[in-house]
Amino acid sequence: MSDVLQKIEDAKRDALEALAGACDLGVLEKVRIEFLGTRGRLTELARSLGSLPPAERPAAGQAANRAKAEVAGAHKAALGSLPSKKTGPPALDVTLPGRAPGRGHEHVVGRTMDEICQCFAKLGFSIALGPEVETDYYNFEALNFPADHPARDMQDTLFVGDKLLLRTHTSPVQIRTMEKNRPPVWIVAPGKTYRRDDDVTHSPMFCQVEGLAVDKGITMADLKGVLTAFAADFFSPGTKIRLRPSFFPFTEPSAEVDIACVLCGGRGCRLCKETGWLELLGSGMVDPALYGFVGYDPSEVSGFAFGIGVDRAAMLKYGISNIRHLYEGDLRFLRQF
Ligand code: FA5
Repeated sequence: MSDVLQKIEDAKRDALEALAGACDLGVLEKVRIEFLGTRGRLTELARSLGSLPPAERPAAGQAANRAKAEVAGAHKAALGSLPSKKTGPPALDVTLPGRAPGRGHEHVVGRTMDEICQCFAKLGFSIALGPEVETDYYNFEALNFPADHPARDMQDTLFVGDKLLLRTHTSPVQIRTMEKNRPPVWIVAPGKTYRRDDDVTHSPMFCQVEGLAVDKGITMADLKGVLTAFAADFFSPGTKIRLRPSFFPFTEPSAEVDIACVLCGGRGCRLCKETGWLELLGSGMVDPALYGFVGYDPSEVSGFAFGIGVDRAAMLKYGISNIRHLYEGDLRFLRQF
């Protein structure tokens, strides 16, 4: 056999062996290119036949064409025998990087609640919790809301049974904590609260963080000092607060607490309606009448309490104009935090 015929035979044998061992599309394509591509072994051999003596060319040409046809046929057959999308599972490429599962993160309201609690933990407060389904006694009566008193209308209540309701604020935790502990008491109580409320700044379910400090010699200056430290830590250093006279049945005196507008710093803008201030929470000195419900001696101790709207705090901190964004579950919104 002439040298070139031998080379054609060798190339054909190598190609058929490689095709027999190929188990996926990628390998098959590599073999096709190696032997039948424009620079493939069989293609180059066929191209080189022009340099043979004329007498040898016809036999070599026929051998080259037969070899190419045989390899092309084997390649086609091997392609057909691969598992297709219709007939079997797709070939698994174990070398591809895996697909990582999507990672979630804490909801902005939960995170804000944690941040608020952290600020007070640094000041020595510990955490207390209470039930969301509450009795009339803890939600109203022991907080000095007499039955049929108009102050109960301040909070539109959702009742779930006779004298059983969804707590309208976290203040019942004040009573539950004082019942179980002797003074001194320094606690914050985070949690969900419910009211018949629904507009751009009010939601039927919202969150509060209650604060209560009962100890010897506590004054309104302590309340102001603690809340000033909180505003500086939670919003930014130097954030000013102001106390405005208000009314709650369970505190005397009572105060609404505003912070200097986070947008204009107090100069006046659309967010603060040109007042320079934004309302954040309710607070006051614990009304001594409450001590009668929990067995504390009002001549021994005094205290302050406050209730922060967590949703309101998050809206002020992040410039959110509509409270509903917090609860619609729209990932485009939530992923910003
Ligand atoms: C109270 O709930 C009092 N328990 C707070 C308190 C505690 C006063 C201890 C004194 C001592 P008020 O109803 O103002 O107060 O609510 C407190 C805060 O909760 C408000 O400033 C507001 O930020 C938030 N809030 C009230 N209602 C809603 C609502 N429907 N949606 C979202 N936030 C609300």
